[in-house]
Amino acid sequence: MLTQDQQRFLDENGYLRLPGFLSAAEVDEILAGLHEVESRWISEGREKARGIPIKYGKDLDGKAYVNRYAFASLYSDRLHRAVERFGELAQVFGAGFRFGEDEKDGMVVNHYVNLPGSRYKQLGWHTDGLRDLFLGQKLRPLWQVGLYLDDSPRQKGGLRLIPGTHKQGLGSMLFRKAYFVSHQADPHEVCIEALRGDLTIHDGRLWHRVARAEVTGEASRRRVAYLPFVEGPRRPKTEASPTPLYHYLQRVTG
Ligand SMILES: O=C(O)CCC(=O)C(=O)O
Ligand SMILES: [Fe+2]
Repeated sequence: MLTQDQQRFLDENGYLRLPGFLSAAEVDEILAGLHEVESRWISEGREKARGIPIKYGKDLDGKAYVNRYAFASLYSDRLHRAVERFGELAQVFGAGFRFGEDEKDGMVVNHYVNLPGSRYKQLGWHTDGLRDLFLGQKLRPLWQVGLYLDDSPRQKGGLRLIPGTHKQGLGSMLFRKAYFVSHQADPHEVCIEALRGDLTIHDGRLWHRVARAEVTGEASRRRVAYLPFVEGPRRPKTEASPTPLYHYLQRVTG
């Protein structure tokens, strides 16, 4: 599914952007599904999705909105159907990979708006793969497929990553930076500038962060969905799943 050049870039750098992968109608459908989930969660006063804390914020109009969704596609049939086709991307990662719709944190959606008083508008340096270690499990391959639901120019802050760090040893993965605490720009970081409808892929071992927007209000709105791709024995989560420790770390410092 990838060209040789794309595959080579991905192997070398640990990430890739595929411009215009989603049609405007597909993005609209995902956003409509997310609205369904959001209204339901807000009216239920829901705090967690399958053990993962949901983050809420206040939007421009003062109304509550969801800052960070987990397992979003399991809470709306419409959303589930809208992301189903991306499961085919598993082939890109090799035999045995699958879209972990009910594993890890499932479909995660980050919705950032930079407003005075908003808490969740940036995210410190981290790798996504470390979560396994927090859970006392062996590190397993993890790929993240990003779906850009808004344009994400540099002024919106957005994803900064250090190319090639997916090839690092465990020491660097553990200690290169202070997890979630450090927000400082790195001389080797690149900024992923993307447009609504772009699809990205990144290796879960890559060091990355989300920078705070330079603009505020509506101009800073940035929504990105992430679908995890995993291999090995299935580890589905349910509403009875405990909250992993790293979420408390994220809460204190994020
Ligand atoms: O918002 C983004 O683009 C990345 C978010 C992220 O790294 C995460 O939720 O783990
Ligand atoms: Fe991440």
